[in-house]
Amino acid sequence: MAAPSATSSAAANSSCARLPSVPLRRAAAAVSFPSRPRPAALAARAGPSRRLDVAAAAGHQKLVGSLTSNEGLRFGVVVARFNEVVTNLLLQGALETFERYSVKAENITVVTVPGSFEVPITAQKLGKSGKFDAILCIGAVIRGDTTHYDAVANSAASGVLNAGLSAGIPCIFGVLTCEDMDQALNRAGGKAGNKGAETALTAIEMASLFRHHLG
Ligand code: INI
Repeated sequence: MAAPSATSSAAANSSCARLPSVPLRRAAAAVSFPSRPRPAALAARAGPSRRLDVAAAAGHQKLVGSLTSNEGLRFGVVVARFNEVVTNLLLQGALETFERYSVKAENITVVTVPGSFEVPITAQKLGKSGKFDAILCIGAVIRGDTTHYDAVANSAASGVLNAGLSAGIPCIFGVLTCEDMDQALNRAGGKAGNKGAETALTAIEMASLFRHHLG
C-alpha cells in the first residue's frame, strides 16, 4: 500500500480540511515555492541512489551511526529461553554478526531469562547499569492456540520500547511475533533471513550513533 503523501496528510490534519466552505484552490494558491530548484530537490531528481544524500546536499549536518566504528562498544544481549529452538538460532545470528563486524567477545554479555515477558525488565536493568552502549532483546512469541500470545507479544514490544526510553540507551527489538513455528524458523535463519543478525546490525549502528554523535 502506498504511504500517504506529505501533502495529503497535511491537508487531512489541517483545520482547512474540516471547513468545506474554503475553496481548495485558494488555499493552495497561498503557498508559494521558489522557482529555482534547490540542491536537495536536484539530488532527489537524480534517482533513488542519491536519495540518501539529500540532507548532505542541502548543506545540513547529517548524523549517522557506523557499522565499522564500533571499537570499544559494549553490548548486552537478553535472550528468552521460551521457544529455545528459535531463540538459540536468533542468538547465533546476532553473535555471528558481531564477530563479522569485529566486535570483541569480551564486549558482549549474554543474559538468559525464562520468556519474552521477562526480557524488557532485564534490558532496562542492564541499560541503567551504565556498562553497555546498547541492549539486544531477543525472543520468540508464537501464537499457536493460546490467547497468552497477545499479552506476551504486546508486553514485549512496549516493554522493550520503555526500557530504552527509561535507560537512555538503544534497546533493540529482536522479539519475533509469529503465527506458527514454521514462520518463526523462517525468520531465524531460514528463508526470511535471521532477525537476530538484523538486531545486531541495528544495535551496532545505534550504539555508534549515540557514542560518536549524540553522547
Ligand atoms: N514466552 C515467549 O517468549 N514466547 C511465547 O510464545 C510465550 N507463550 O506463548 O506463552 C511465552 N510465554 C511465557 C512468558 O514470556 C513468561 O515467561 C511467563 O508468562 C512468566 O512471566
